[in-house]
Amino acid sequence: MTQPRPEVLQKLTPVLTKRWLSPDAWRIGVYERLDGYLALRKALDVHPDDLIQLVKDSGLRGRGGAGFPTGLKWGFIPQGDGKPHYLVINADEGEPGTCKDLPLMTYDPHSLVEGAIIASYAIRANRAYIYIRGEAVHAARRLRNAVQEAYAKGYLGKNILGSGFDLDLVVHSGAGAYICGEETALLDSLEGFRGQPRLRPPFPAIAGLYASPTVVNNVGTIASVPYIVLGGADWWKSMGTEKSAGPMIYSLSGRITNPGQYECGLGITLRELIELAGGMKPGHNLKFWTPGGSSTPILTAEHIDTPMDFEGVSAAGSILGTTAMQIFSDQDCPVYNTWRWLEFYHHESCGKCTPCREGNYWMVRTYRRILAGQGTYKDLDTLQDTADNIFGRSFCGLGDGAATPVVSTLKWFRQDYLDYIEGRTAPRLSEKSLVGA
Ligand code: L3W
Ligand code: SF4
Repeated sequence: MTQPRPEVLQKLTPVLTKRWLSPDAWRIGVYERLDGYLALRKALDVHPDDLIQLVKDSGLRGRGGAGFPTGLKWGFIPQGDGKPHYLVINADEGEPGTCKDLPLMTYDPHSLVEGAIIASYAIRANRAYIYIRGEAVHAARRLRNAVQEAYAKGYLGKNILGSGFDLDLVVHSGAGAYICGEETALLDSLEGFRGQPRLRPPFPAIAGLYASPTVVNNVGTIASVPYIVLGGADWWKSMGTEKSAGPMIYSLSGRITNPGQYECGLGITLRELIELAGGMKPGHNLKFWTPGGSSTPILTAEHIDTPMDFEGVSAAGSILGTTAMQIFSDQDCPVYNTWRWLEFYHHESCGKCTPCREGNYWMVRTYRRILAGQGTYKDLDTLQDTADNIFGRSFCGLGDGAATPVVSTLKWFRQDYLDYIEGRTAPRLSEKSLVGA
């Protein structure tokens, strides 16, 4: 393992991750001893509009993939409309490779609860929900325990800390459908319906949960709020870049020595992150990687110095997404990996719209054929054509996400496809895998 150089080590900025290694930080007593709930006390003395302005000034952008400005979203909630307002936290972390919210909720659940109370106060919501994916049983248990502890201490419920503000917070476990991470499908699921995306507009900020104004934010977004309240907008902006402010939790997996979460200011490069992670595994050379989960266009070794912020990744032709960086080496096959992702999207497609439902079905069949050594040159055109017809024509982002690795591996690694078709690469799938395909 190579040791990171001191100047690279200094790029670690533990903010949201700072309590993860403190024993029992998930218990309220320990959390309070580590500055927990100080931000809430401070926030309740501030006018809600000033809190929204503070979040705007901090430049905080959504940590769920799209990077939408958080303060702006909060500001969309109509005031004085006589309707209830809701805060819904998207904890349905399911994007392949993404693993930043689950450890946060497991090791530091109170930071999310505290952020939820402050955000609800700012948008004048008296009811908030955390929608957590069904498989995350341990994290959900920790969250439910944290919510109970917060009620017992007067941080939740009626007249919080004597402020006159009331809030109920409910932890709801989904049933394990990836599509329920799409914000409107999540709302349908929370209302008790089958989780399928809704047409936008209207956006949830105008007509969300039970057709009322609703802020839907990712776990990392809401957990950032207490730190901004305590540290101030300028301190938050001192990390990251001008347009991508603050620290970010990067999840690194794959062919690196120490996979895990590394929290650094936005704008750090993949080269530096790999160094922090102890380098590539011995005998492996970087070949391709995802900047933000499998829905984001893959990048190659030549993009190793891309600044990992919203603008930098976009300039390289991809999307920062959830900063789920899956690192693949010269011993990995881009065709095989794209097929694995496609099987996932095919399985998770909700079936509402034809391009995604049918297109994924056909693409999976084509990949299986290529990987079984029965592909043709025409299959490559069919894949490109099918992906082009899914992209931009699907009802929600899942369709685009599925088409993305197909288009980007065809662009960067066409030769790897040809190697299967022309017999230079041995088949990875048996003919049996074509039955029923
Ligand atoms: C009011 C307007 N609100 C936009 C809100 C909107 C949403 C947010 C961003 O997808 C991304 C996607 C995946 N009035 C508004 C407005 N909003 N205009 O702003 O909206 P949008 O449509 O840009 O993105 P989205 O549909 O929320 C999210 C990418 O994330 N992704 C990963 C997802 C996986 C996870 C996970 O596992 N945790 O999140 C990966 O790349 O491709 O680009 O709230 O309502 N005029
Ligand atoms: Fe459902 Fe896929 Fe259409 Fe999204 S793109 S609505 S997941 S079928």
